[in-house]
Amino acid sequence: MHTVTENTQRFSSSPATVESFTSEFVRQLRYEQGVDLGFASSDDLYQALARTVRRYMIDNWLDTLSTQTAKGAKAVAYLSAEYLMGPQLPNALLATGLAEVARDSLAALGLDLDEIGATEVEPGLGNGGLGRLAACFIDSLATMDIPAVGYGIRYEYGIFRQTFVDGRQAEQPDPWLSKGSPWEFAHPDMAVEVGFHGHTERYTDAAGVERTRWVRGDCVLAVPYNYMVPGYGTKNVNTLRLWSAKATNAFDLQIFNAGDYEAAVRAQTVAENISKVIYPEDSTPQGKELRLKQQYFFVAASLADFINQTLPQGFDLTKIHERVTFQLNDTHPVIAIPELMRILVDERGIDWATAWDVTRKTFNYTCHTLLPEALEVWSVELLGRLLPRHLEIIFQINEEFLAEVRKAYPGDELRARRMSIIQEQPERAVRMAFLASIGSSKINGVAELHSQLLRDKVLNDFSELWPSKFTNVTNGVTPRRFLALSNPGLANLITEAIGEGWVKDLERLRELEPFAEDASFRSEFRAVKAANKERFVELIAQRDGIELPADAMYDVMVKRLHEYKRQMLKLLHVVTLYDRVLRGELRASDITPRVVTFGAKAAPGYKMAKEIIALINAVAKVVNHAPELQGRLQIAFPANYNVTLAEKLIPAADLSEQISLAGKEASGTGNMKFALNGALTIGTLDGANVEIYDLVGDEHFFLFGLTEPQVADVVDAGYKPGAYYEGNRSLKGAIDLIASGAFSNGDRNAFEFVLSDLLGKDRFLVLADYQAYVDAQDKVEVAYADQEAWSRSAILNVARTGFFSSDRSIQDYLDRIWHAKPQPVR
Ligand code: 26V
Repeated sequence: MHTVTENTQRFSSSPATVESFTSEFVRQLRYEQGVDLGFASSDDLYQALARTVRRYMIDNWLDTLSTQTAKGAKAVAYLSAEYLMGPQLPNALLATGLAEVARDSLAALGLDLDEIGATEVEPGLGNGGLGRLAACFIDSLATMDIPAVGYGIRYEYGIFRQTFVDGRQAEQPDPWLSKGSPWEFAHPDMAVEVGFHGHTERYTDAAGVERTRWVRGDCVLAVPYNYMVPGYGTKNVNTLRLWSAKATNAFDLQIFNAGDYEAAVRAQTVAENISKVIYPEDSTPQGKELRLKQQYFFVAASLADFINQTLPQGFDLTKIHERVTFQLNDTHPVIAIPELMRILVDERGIDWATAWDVTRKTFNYTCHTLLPEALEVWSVELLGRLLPRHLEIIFQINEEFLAEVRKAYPGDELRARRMSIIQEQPERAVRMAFLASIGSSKINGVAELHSQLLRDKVLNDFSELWPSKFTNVTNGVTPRRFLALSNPGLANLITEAIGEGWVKDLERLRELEPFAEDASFRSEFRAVKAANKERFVELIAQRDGIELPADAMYDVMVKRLHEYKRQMLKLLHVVTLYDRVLRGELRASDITPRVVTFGAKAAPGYKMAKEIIALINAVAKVVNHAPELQGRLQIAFPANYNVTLAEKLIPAADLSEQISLAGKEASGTGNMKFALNGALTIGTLDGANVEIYDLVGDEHFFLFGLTEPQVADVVDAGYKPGAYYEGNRSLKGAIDLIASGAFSNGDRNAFEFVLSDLLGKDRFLVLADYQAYVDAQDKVEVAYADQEAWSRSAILNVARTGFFSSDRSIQDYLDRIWHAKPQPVR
């Protein structure tokens, strides 16, 4: 059988054989690590294996670098505070086509590839969707031969590890680098100085021109660490460059000069704290100084790096937009806009108007949210203290911008105030999304509906002023990691049916449509799904000690815990089923056996989210032990959902829960991964669900809930959740059961915090959508009973969601925003 993961085409410049691979592996272990094979720990073996695989990528990587610099082609620089990469070894094996060679080579030494691979700690340098999207995008850019670099932060601690203590979330640090990373190349020689604090001064230069300089108060070193980003089926290997903060030698000097050793070391700690830990908040910015430091730190280092290392010496910076486009992944890197202005005007002496014109041509901005509370603002006080020159530049940008607004809308002072980069209340603060919008060529949302709502609501004033600045690029996911690697069974089935072209051209999945009508294909498809469930059941038994049946419907909701995503709605459905059984309204034997799986981290300071986690675990404890429900309904909530777990769970899913309140989820990308792996979606018309629904068709999607305009109407009319509770017996039953203490050993107050909010405010209309959701779940039950029809729908979901490849997203960015071209490595 021909497997995709074999990737028999090899793009390595030094073709590997089992013999050469083995000798390189042994050499690594022995002569680089100083370890005898007989005494090697599993981590020793992993390090040696990773370094062996890496060795087969390096020539292509270096060839890529020289090709890209020689041609002087336009590059894409992706600026992102997060990259949620997932395990590196399997992806490197897939890209290099070395999987089978590695497996055979290790087997000959009596070792097992999967066992060694399992010791990899994934780099969790992201919170959720935004960080994972960045990882998918750099994979696609590499695969499509686009000269591109990803810039970000090498956090020493990734997203926290979640555990449950008495059902409540506890956070542990994630020291992912404690054993070193075999995938990184440190370049202390290429470190960049980044300044903070200080003050600004005016002076007259030699030519008699009035200029400003920023006298920095202190500075840190940004040390780059390079990671290879191998394209699939190409020699192209791009670079991810992550910055690590290091104290400058100035600290050593201070030690000697001031004689205050402790203070000097403390100062060093302060400097190196900048890249210490990723902020685990993923929607409510806290306005913390360290976070702004992180943002400026990586952005200043990245601009300096691109200008001084990538562009040729003496390059005329008024043409920088011809050589690079900086993509701003949300507002986190937006301080890059005043930073480029500072470089052009203060350091290079370019006049303001030219500099501003060039800057706006160089940046583009992607917005990833719709929640007003998620829009970043930085207090003028903090920004002015940390980056005094940047604040001046922002004020000047704002002054000129407001003049433009007043010219376009004479007398409309209200509009000018609304559009100002500076917000006055509750405190004077810089609105980063506005600065991004003003300083960029293009602004895009991440799904059709989201982009529409940006135009019509969040950034409406800006879209009226500059309609052509706004565009959409619907998100996508990489089919390499989320199909070829994570679901080898399905990948092989697809390849047998239509060939392997889909891996780089996902629209070709359309060719699967006729196979949905083929009973023997459907049965093979079901066999793959069943095997994936077995694999997941085994993993979860090992990883979490949770015993699950493999022959059940896998109903899955995995994503960050947020009220707007409505994990509560899913939970109320489960409680409703239990309540109906307890009341004798429903026979347990009539329930299709179901495993309801949750995976969700809550921001550590997000009280409501943490209470909901506790409630899910409390309900799970009771439901999973209720004699009535044995073999019928079970909740699985494995802790610490991450990319590694996603890759095992998504291929096992039958039902994908995408139930956010319409108008709140910008896009979602999990929704795409599930559909692509043959799960049917139960979902609202929100984010990219809308596009999934349009593509797969109404018969193959369980649509429910208010639409975005209906939500607006309900809210405008004065939403009263209590009325839904009073008016709906089964809803009242479910909520009353929770309130009765049935899930809290009789404690009636245990979940007061959650319930009183639901009944009083319910900002995200859980109760308003409850009945529609329960009805849709009833349709799921009926549909699942007909396995032939279900698998037909599932196959059509796979066949019709090729659109959601991140390769397509990148092509859209290229066509609509970046205008960069492939530079294949020969
Ligand atoms: C925001 C913040 C706020 C300050 C502290 C750190 C931090 C870190 C991340 C974020 C990003 C929140 C926005 C976000 O993740 N949006 C998600 O982006 C996905 C990719 O476009 C999209 O699929 C999701 O719908 C959207 O919620």
